[in-house]
Parts: sequence; structure tokens; C-alpha cells
Amino acid sequence: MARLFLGFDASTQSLSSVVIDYDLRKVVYEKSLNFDQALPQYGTRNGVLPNPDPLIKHCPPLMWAEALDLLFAEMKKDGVALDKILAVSGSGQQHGSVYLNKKAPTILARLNPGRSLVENLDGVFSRKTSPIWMDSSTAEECAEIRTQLGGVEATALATGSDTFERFTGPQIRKFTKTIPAAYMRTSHIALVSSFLASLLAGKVAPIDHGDGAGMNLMNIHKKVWLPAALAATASDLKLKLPPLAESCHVIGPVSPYFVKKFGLNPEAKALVWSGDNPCSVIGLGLIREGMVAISLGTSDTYFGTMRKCRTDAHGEGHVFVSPTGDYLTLICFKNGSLAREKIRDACGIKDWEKFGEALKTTLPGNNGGILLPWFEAEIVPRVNQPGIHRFDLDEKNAAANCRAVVEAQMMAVRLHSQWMKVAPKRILATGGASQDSPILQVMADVMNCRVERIEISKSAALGAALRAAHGWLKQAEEKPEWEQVVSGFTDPVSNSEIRPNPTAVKIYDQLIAKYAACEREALKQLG
Ligand code: XUL
Repeated sequence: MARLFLGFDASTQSLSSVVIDYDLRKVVYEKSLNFDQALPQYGTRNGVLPNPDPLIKHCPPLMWAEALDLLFAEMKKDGVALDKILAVSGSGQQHGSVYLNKKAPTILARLNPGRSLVENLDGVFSRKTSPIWMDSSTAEECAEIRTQLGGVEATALATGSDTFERFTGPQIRKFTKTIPAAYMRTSHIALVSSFLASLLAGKVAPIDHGDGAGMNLMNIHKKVWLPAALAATASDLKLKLPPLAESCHVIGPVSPYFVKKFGLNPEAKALVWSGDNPCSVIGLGLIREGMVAISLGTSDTYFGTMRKCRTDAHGEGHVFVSPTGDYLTLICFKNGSLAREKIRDACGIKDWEKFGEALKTTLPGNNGGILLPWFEAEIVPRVNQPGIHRFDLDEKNAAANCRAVVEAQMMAVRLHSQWMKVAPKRILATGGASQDSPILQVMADVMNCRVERIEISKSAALGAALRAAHGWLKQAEEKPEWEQVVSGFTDPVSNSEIRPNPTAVKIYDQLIAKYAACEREALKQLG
């Protein structure tokens, strides 16, 4: 009999599902439901509630619950063999929080299939909206918690990251400061991931270590709640948080609600959910130290895996926990495609093909010309004042500027990932710009590492389904190895490998010191 596993991904704009046939090594079903289009009654734009304050980004948690009902109905309609699913897990946008009152355990245990999830959840929330990862309204709370924990380095060392506006701890602190009565009425704080897992399991679900690490509340080394961080955040917080659990943790059988209403297998196990980044790490097959991925999108994101926990003393990068039990590092550079595009347009170059030609006709190292493309305030390194900085580079030399922007982005990745002390063994490139091999050649040369392209459209949902498979096999005492679990699902595009050119590698080994000096100089000028 086919062994089928179901993975969800509750991202910012949509809820997706992926079903895998584990033995055929195949994704047999995938579907997405866009919140704005499928659930217009919630009034979201790109998945977020409009707010006059641009720093505030909230969502209605009921919308996620209704989306779960709708997606199950779609799967049933599409003839998905829900009665054969062995285990279910999911991925949620990280950091977002959901606030439930003391009725939650009873309501979750008695979900009535004769009514919708929305009707069932009536009266369960102590806060109608959920702050999500795009919210940046908690600068004051970040500063307060960071001070209590002893500064940037100490905070990162203890929790895996410096305090960040979107992280759950600062968000909870703002909630208790601004609406203390509603905080008092809150008995259970969930993440987006653990809220949806709670619906599937019919009980308050644990938070997995991967998503727990995005809260500024977990001891990243021991993977337990950190008393000093809880105390710095809000009173009685420990009582309101669920337990932490490994990512393979089975909460229990799925709630009868889904069995009776949609025909889900009554024996199916509900696993804890995790964050989208920990799930994507599995969906991209990054299961051993040294395996990294760079997603070249609006912003560029570097994901890596490391065995031993090291944290970034400058507080720019994040350390989360990977579903494999290793650590996952994430560094987000805000000026990604946007910066490449701005330079391309400023140089009067029309398309990416011509941009690629400009890279091919210029020399690695750009004769020492450096460009810092901080069109937007940058996250890594921290730059509050946007601006473009050129060193030994003629603004009018179009081709040299195209090379300079890509070299700067890759040197920034190399420089600002050094704290991990893990040399990448293979880089997987994803995202729009990964189609352009001249850009990937610069990546391979600067990083001195082979680069391959990977095209997986729903890596977080696939990662969740693979986690479900892993957790189920583990419970069945089949001692699954991660290599075996992901094999066949996460292969890079064939013949896409780009190898570093040894001459170029030597040039960048020298140039990186100049690049670092230019960054220091520009940051000094900005004060
Ligand atoms: C990671 C982060 C985002 C969210 C939404 O720290 O904020 O990647 O997880 O995708």
C-alpha cells in the first residue's frame, strides 16, 4: 500500500498543501489557496490587514483556520486519498503569534464536524489579530529586552539572534504593555505553526525547536525556555507558553473533526509543525553541515547548516534549529534583486541577458572597483541610511558597475557568514536570479564552491511532508536516515553545476580584505 504523507505551508499570502508518495519518491498532489482571493471577507492585502501605521502588520488568525477547512475541502473534491495519509505536518511563516484564552483546550478537543472551524473557534481568541513577521513596530521592546539580556552579543549567544522587531518575544512584550487586560486573559500563546498544528491535533500543540528559536525566548543551546528572556519579556509568560518539542514529535492522532468531515485516515498522526525556514531546509535537502542554499529574490537569503551552535556577535545573522537537530543559520540581505535591477537600469541595460554579458566581458575582481549597493536600509551589515558607495569605480562604466553589484553581494555573503566557521561544500541557488549562470559563476568564484541550481516550487510544504514521513518512520521504529528520507525529492537541476575558476578564486581571496575595508569606511562615514 502506498505510504502517503501530507505537508501544509501557511505562508504570508497563501496556504498550500503537498502530498508525497514516499515509496515512489514523488509529489503526487499540490495545491495553493491565496488568502486575498479565496477569503476576501477578511479584507487582507497580500495576506496582511491594512493598517494606517506602516510598521504594524497583523493578520486575522481565523482566516488561517478557514483556509485549512477550504483546502481540506479542495483536496477531498480533487480525489486526494486522504484515507491513506499516514502523518500530517506543516510549516508556518515564522515569528507570528496567536493568542488564545482558557477555553482553548476544551474547544480544540471538541471540534464539531457539523460546523466550520470558524464557528467552532468562536470565543477562543484573547486577541483578534496576530502580529506577523513583517511587523516592525517593537523597536522599543527590542531595546528593553536586549538591555535586560546584556546587549547584542549576549542576546544572540543566549537565544540565537539579537532581538528583532518581528520576533515573538518583543511582540508579546508590546502586547502586555499596550493591552495588559487582554494579555491577562491569554492562557495560551501559539505561533502560526503551533496554532494550525493544534487544530489538526485537537489539542494545544507544542512549539518545535526550529520555530521556538525565532522568538528570542528559547535557550538556543539547551532548547528549553530561557528564564531570563521570559522575565525580560512579560509576567507569567512560562504559564502561557506550550512545551517545546523536537521537530519529529508526534502530538497524537489527528482530530476526529478532519476524519469525519473530510475522510482523513483516523490512524494518521499529527506532528508538530515548524517554521517555513526550517521546513525549507529539509525541502531543499540541506541536511548536513556545509550544505547551503542562497535564494536570490527581492532580498537575498543565505541558509546554512552547522552541527555546533555558533552565534553572530554582531547580531546580524540568525541561528534557528534544523529539523535534523543541527543548527540552521539564516542571513537576509535586503538589497538583492532590487539592487541588481536598479544598477542594471541605471546603466541603461535592458534585460538580464545583457546584464549577464556585461559580467562575462569584465574581469573577476573588477580591477579593484567596489560598489556598496545599499539602495534600501540594509540588514547585513546594519545600515540605516540608504546610499550607494563606490570605491575605485567609475560610475559611467556600465559593465564594471554590473559586475561590481554582483561581486559586492557575493563578498557580503562570504564576509558575513564567516562567524559560522563552516566552509560551504556545495551551494544550491534558488529564486529568480538563479536562472542567470553568469551571476552563479561569480557566486562560485567568490565562495570558492560549486554551485547548482534547484527548482522546487513549494520547498516549505515539501519539507513539512518529508518531516511528517521522518516522524512517522521514527515512531514506527524504522530508524530513518535524513539522506534516505529526502533522496529523490530534493535533487538539483541536472547539468546545472558551475565550478569555481581557480584564477578567479585567488583574486577574490585577496579582494575580500579590500571589500571589508570599504564596508568599514562607508559605515564610518554614515556614523
Ligand atoms: C525569517 C522571516 C521570514 C518568515 C516568513 O526570520 O522572518 O522568512 O519566516 O517567510
